[in-house]
Amino acid sequence: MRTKIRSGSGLDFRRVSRCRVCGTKDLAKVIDLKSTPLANSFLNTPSEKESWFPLEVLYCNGCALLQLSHVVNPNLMFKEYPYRSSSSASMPQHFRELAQLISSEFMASSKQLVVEIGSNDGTLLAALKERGLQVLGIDPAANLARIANERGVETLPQFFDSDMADQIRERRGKAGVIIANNVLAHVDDLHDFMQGATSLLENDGILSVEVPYVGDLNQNVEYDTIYHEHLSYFSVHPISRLFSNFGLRLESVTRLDVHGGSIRVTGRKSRKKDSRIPFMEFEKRCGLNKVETYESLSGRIEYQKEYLKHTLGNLKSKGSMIVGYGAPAKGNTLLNVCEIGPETLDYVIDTTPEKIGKFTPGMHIPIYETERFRKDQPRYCLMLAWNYEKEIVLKERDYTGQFIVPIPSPKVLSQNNRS
Ligand code: DWN
Ligand code: ZN
Repeated sequence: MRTKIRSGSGLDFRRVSRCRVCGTKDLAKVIDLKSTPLANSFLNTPSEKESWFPLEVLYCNGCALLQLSHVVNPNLMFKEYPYRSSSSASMPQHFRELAQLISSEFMASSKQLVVEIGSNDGTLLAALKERGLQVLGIDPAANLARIANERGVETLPQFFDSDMADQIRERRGKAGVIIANNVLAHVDDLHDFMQGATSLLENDGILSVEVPYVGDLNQNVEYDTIYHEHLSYFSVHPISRLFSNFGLRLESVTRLDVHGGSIRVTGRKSRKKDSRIPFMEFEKRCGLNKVETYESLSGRIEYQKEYLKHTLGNLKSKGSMIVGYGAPAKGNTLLNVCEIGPETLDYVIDTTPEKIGKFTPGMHIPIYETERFRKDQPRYCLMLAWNYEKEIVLKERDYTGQFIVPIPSPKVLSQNNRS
């Protein structure tokens, strides 16, 4: 029986003893990033003390799910949340395209309800609402739910679970489409989540989830995407197993460029069997269901970390000013596991109001507005938000210094690379 960390339980974390998809105890530790603070726990002052938690990754020999060994109490991470879906140009664009797909292909009728779990500031639902659809958002972050409600997107400030699904069903009826983007990886009790989602879904309804893809994590050594919010690192295999446990058959799997490489997986209850998904064979051929793959990833992570530290050390020893571009959650894993602090980065910049004026967790680097970077024109700029490389390079085409892109393999962009 899984110990569930309930709100008000006082528990800060629990250790994982069974796989959250298949239940086996046959879990092997494959990656150890030591301890880090919570990736989104930005500080108000540099002298504030934050809690650090072990950041270790286990591989499940039963279903190939990669997962963290420690589950931090979600109340510590998600009740106030500094990340906004609208903080880049690329994500709202991605959601506009998804809104088009939902309304043209997922919906049987425009009268159906669309529920989004983890709806953040309502970026996707606002695009759906503009198309005349009925929408309901759910997000535990009170600050984000407030922003979404203020823009006219009804949003319940709560964690989604099966009890909540029952209440929504009673009040609003079943949903024709349920969207869960960048939220499955954050959920500890996936069985309760799936129970809730499938009980809320109409019989012919569709569940669509987007998750960062473990194939990209492995191929591009995206170790910075490992942090306490991301409890699971999915391939298609464990998702299909989870879906089928709850009577959902796979309808499609699509690769996406967002967040360093993601997949969108859709499932329907009314399908008789899974549609043929070539991903399963691809994943086998790439070794995504072998423990050795992730043991080797661990070695490649060590190499990448050393390479980045060496590159920055070299530039700094010549007296160059270096700053960071973006204060994403993943940037804090990178800074903490590589121990890159204010001795290396003068500051980082970010566009998000919730982050500006704060300090990065662990390394305590100040966060300023983008204007500061444009005024200073630092010699080098470490692109912590490397997943928006194209967007940033285009936006900062007047920057006279050089970007350092840390993932997949640290590279210093020349002016030529950028034009
Ligand atoms: O699952 C999660 C993913 C999907 O999103 C979360 N747990 C939280 C979040 O992860 P992240 O914080 O690593 O996401 P992003 O989208 O890579 O964050 C980019 C950051 O960079 C934001 O704080 C905004 C900032 N930024 C900026 O300041 N100027 C971004 C761009 C493109 C810019 O031009
Ligand atoms: Zn498993």
